[in-house]
Amino acid sequence: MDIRILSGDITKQRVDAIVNAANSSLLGGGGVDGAIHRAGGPAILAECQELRRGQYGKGLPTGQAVATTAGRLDADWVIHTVGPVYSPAEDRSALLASCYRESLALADRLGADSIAFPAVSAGVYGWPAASAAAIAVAAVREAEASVADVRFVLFTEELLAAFQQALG
Ligand code: AR6
Repeated sequence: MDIRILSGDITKQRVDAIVNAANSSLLGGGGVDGAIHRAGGPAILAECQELRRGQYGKGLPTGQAVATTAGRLDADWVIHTVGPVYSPAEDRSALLASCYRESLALADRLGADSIAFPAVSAGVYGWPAASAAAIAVAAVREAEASVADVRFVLFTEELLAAFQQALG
C-alpha cells in the first residue's frame, strides 16, 4: 500500500473512490460534504436519499461507511463515512479509526484500487489536527486492505503539516 499526503481539493482527485466526511443524515452539509455534492451533482444526493429510504432509515451510524456512485466526479464511487464529533471529555478515537478502516474495507469490496480521504472530523466536528492525523495514519497502516493507492487530501496548511508529521 502506497500512502501519500496531498494538498488541495479532494473533488479534483482522479481515484476509484473519494471518501466523504458526511453526517448521519447522508443528506449533505457543509465542508467537504458540501464540496463533494456540489462537484458531483444531484445523482449522489438521490442515491443517499434512496439509502435513507432503505437500509439506513435511521441514518448512517458514526464510524460506519456506505458507498454511492460519484456523479460527475472523476471517480467511480463516493464512500460516505460519519466521523465522531470531538469531545474533550470522552475518547472517541476508536470511532474515528473505524471510519478509515470501514471505508477501506468497503473500497476493497467494491474492487477499488485507489482511494482519497479528507481529514474526517477535523473540520466542523472539531477534532484537533495532530490527533486526527495520527489516528488516520495509524488506522490506514493497520488496515488489511488490498487498496494499493491511498491519498490523504488536506485542505489546510495545519492539517497538511499534521499528516506529514504523522506519516513520518
Ligand atoms: N477537499 C478536501 N478537504 C476539504 C474540502 C475539499 N474540497 N473542503 C473542506 N475540506 P468537515 P467534519 C476539509 O467540516 O469535521 C459537514 O457539514 C476541511 O478543511 O468537512 O467531519 C458534514 O455534513 C476539514 O479539514 O467534516 C457534517 O455535518 C476536513 O475537510 C460535518 O460537516 C473535514 O471537515 C462533518 O464534519
